Amino acid sequence: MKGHGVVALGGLLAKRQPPASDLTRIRKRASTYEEVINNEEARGGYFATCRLGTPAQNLVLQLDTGSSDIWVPDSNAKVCTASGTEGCALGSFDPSRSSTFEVVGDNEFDINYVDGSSSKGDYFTDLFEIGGATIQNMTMGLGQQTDIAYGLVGVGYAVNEAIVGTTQSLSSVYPNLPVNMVNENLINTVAYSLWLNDLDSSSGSILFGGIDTGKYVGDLTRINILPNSQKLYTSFMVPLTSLEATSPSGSDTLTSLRFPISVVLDSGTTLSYLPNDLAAQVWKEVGAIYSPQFQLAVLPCDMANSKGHFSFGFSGPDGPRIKVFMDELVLDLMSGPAPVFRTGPYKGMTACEFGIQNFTSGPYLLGDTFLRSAYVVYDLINNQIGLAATDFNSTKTNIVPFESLSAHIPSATAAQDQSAATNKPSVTTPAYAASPGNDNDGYDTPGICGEFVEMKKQHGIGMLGPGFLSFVRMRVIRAVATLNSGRAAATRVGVRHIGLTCRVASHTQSSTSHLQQAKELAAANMSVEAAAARRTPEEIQRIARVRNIGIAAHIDSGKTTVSERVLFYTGKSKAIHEVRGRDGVGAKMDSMELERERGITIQSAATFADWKKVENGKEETYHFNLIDTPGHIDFTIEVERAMRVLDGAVMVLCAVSGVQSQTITVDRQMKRYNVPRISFVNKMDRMGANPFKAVEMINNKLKVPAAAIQIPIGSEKEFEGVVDLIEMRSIRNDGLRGINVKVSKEIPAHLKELAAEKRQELIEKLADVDDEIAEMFLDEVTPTPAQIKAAIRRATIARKFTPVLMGSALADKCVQPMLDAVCDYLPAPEDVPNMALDRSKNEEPVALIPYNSLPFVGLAFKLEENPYGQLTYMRVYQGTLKKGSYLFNTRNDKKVRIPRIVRMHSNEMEDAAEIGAGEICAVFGVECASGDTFTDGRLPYGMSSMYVPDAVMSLSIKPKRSSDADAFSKAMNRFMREDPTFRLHVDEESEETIISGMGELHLDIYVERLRREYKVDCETGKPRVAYRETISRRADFDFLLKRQSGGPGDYARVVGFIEPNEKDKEANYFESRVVGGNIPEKYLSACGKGFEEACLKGPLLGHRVIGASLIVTDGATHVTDSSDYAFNLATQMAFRKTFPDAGGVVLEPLMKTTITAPAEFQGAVLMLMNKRGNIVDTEVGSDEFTMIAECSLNAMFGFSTHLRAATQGKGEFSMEFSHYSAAPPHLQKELVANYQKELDSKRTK
Ligand SMILES: Nc1nc2c(ncn2[C@@H]2O[C@H](COP(=O)(O)OP(=O)(O)OP(=O)(O)O)[C@@H](O)[C@H]2O)c(=O)[nH]1
Ligand SMILES: [Mg+2]
Repeated sequence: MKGHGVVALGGLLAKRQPPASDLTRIRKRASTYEEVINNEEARGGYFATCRLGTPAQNLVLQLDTGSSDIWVPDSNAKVCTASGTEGCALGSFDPSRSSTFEVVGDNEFDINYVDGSSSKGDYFTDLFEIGGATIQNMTMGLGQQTDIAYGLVGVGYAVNEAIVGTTQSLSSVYPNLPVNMVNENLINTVAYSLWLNDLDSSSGSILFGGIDTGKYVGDLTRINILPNSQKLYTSFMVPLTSLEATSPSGSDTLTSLRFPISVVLDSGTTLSYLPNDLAAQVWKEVGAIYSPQFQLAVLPCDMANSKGHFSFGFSGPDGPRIKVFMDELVLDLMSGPAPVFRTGPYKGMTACEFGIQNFTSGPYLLGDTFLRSAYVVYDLINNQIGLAATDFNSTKTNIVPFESLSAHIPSATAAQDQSAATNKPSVTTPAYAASPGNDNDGYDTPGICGEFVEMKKQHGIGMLGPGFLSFVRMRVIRAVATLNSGRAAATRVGVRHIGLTCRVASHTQSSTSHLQQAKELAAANMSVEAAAARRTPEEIQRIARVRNIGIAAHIDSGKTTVSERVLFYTGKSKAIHEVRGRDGVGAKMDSMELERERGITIQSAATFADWKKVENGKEETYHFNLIDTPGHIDFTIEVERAMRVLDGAVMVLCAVSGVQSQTITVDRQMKRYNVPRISFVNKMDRMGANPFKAVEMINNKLKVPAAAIQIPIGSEKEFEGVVDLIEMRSIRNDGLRGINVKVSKEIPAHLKELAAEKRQELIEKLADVDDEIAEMFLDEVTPTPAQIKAAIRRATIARKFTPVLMGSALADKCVQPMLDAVCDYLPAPEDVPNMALDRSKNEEPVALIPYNSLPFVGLAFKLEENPYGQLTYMRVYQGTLKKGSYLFNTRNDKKVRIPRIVRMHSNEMEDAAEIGAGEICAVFGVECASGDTFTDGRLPYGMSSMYVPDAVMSLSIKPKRSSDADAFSKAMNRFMREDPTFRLHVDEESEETIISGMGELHLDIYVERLRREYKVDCETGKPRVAYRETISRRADFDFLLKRQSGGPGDYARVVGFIEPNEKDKEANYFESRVVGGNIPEKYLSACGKGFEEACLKGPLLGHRVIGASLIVTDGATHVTDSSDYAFNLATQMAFRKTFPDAGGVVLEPLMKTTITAPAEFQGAVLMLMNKRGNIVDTEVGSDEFTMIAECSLNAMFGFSTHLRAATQGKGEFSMEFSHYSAAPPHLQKELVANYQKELDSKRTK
């Protein structure tokens, strides 16, 4: 990513102070460095000679615009030393001979290519020289174990660069070569020119830091590089907006449905790849035919002599145009003699490969067959490309350096009105006027279909040479590469076709072997019994005293205030700071500036602490891992993932309000993940506090059997402490911040009766849920305190009961008994079942046992970026996590090293060398997604992920200053990685960036964080509702797609119907009932995909379609023209066409809205709500009332202002998504009309 480079660079530039005597030299420097690059026909790709180390060692390395780091094979690597092979003929690096060599990342260099090749070893720094430029301390990878015999120099955008863990720099990404050249004052900016000479000379040049006006003809035009869908600059992608074919007989404007086409300029790819429809026209112009054997378009080799050319236009009508003549587009098919056409009109002629091939889907590539005709300047700071026609093999030279960092490309003019680049031109079939002129020897251009069939039938091309397999392999790899956002893999095969290098997840092929290995090990000796026998008394003791707990509750009930006490009483913090306290410090667990300002928790915070508890007269130490979660519904994902990994929870309630709307939400989340809980009624000091009302509400509203195990001594302001109903004793706090707990056998006389009554209630409630107590109850035996405690523990862990405690965190009262209750009643990790899914047994559930000596299984449940890099929170379910060990990510089977383990204390951390089974920690330097399972490679286990709610609200966003684009995309990327409920997409039609999330506050917080943490001010649009679309009745379709536009056509017929999916109104369903193979299996899956794709953008509003079924019952194929593409498209078109007949409906989200306000405002609030939705429930308390209503989200925009006005600012409300429901017809009509208007205006623009 460019952002990284710029950050690192800014810092370094600012720090650098050249000695005064150097200043003149620096001012006079050439500022450019040129290196001649060669196209190695045998290997493919462009190669540059570089020098490494002191004294310098020469190595020839592949130049790659698709990556950004340098790595070299180690002379001791097996590939270089193995006898009987070519070894590392292009050179290898011997670190022992370099006096400046230094290892900076032990074992951390690890690259895997999609074709299965890889390179691993240390990161090191050393002197590096290219084109006469010397970089003193270049960070590079040393391929100690590699199967690739030559290294690489990346000069592209830094994407997924490996992390040098020990540096702990802000970005953890080291500067790449061009950035380093700037840092070392060698060149002025992060940019270079790269031009290739013509096909025969197989060479070219890279000129760092400048342009050579002698190497091109005409104007050098600047156009903008396109960012990817996440607004990141990752490749040299530009909009191709026109293509013309010209020959002596005339010229044609070729058209494509896909214009403007995003194409990646890629010097690492030999051929160029265009969309099917456009490629077919190009082929027709030159008479190229598609060979199924080679899976390539081929043509007679003598077409190289044709006078025709293609003209590629970029960035709209005023953008640059590059002519590519036929001699650059005809390439040898294979090394050795060329194959010969056996049949058809080209019979007897030699066959060559055509330089323009087809691709079914993007990203499309313009490789060397295009680039040889273009002089290209790559400007990675301004994200621009300079384009001009190359002056092939010119001997003139006139080098002009870039003037300064971020100066524009010298001598280049910006293309006019690049916004025109997004216009869609009309699509017509060309007249092929240029085609006869390309017909070199007077033979007819063959009908492509006819030739295709004939060749297939008769194996038209003879002589399948040794190159054949390589081609097949290349096609496969290319197909994979398209899945990897355009970064095709280096093929490393013996032909000159080579793609971009790609650091994809990892070896897919290795997953089976890991599975196999894991199975064997599991069978061998990893039985739970064996591991149990290996447990030491210390381990048994440790695990029994671990409590992983979360604090969850309705907003503002005092979770963070309680957590603050926990930290203080456990000795973890030395002082208590209140949420919004007068000291202005803010609570430890609310570490974000925004949290402190607003007094709400936004992100959950984790900490660990030891609690010393007296048991049987002895002090026992319990180890707590505690997560304080936010209460606001917009941050509900934080509660969700805490509940996913914690063993128990403390549910906090407000003594005045009891169960509130979010209490119900967290109750649902606790139930979803089977989390046992104790309840703590907080705010006992408040007026109107009534803990028994809370107990009743837990029983009745949450349907969780509950009983108080304490009663309050004094109330409201006079609240002093509690009576412990189990031991029948009183507990009060004493000393500074209630640090001492005073226990007395003395129960205040006026409370004796109430205590006895409530104790009886407790026993009765327990009798309902616990057999042992039930029996005693029937036998009229009073259980002992120990028996009561044991029963509470059993019932709580079995989730049949919750004991209710009470206190006031703010007043420092009765928090310690709650901590004792956590130890007494919440489970240790081994008391609750934790399951994984065995991938070797069809995902059968298996129990994870928290024993240290079992194979490791852990779950990454939360990611966070902090100044030291990516922090991954991990729950260790089984086995031990050790620093420096290697783990496998089950999702992609990627092996990762764990360079650093920490225990989190809110935003601080403590290093740990090892974490035992059952605990929670965080690790650095691990690239993964939230919810990934890690194992040590010995068990084939994965774990189910967590529930991620859908976004309901979105808004458009744009940085105010265009110079902030980098920081903006960096921030967005981070937010999305950290928070799965926050999403971003670019609207295809409006080209706006849209963020979506859980509500106004959620989105607001991110906009604010952009401003504060990234200094990016943004303009945002009005919040919009995330509508959905669905259908209301069955409608049949019989759809035929038949297109013939030159080249293989498109043919697909699909017959079937769509209807509402009654089984699941929020999911779509696809089924095939095709009999007799009328549509073959492989096309059916394309139909399924087509349906899926069509559902992403509904026909009415462009919002997602839900609750629809599509059933295919019949269809037809065509021998040559049917394809996945055709069936995918036909299904999409059929669905869209049939949608209105099936009664398409717009759905809007209905929100459960809870309003609480002083009783006097009930009338006013009622009036407000009547206008907005249905009132479901109203509850009137002594001085306030709570109203629950179901409202459409649409009606709720700006509600907070209205509520404030109606209640003198005293009313509060919260909103939570409930379900989707059909929008009223007038709204639907208006929305559809607006959408159509928007579309029309785009079309006519
Ligand atoms: N009277 C009284 N106020 C309390 C008590 N505990 C917390 N508060 C106040 O309630 C407000 C909210 O407290 P927090 O601890 O931030 O509540 P929270 O549950 O963490 O809130 P979110 O994380 O935003 O959901 C603060 O103003 C606290 O001072 C208590 O025991 N008594
Ligand atoms: Mg909080």
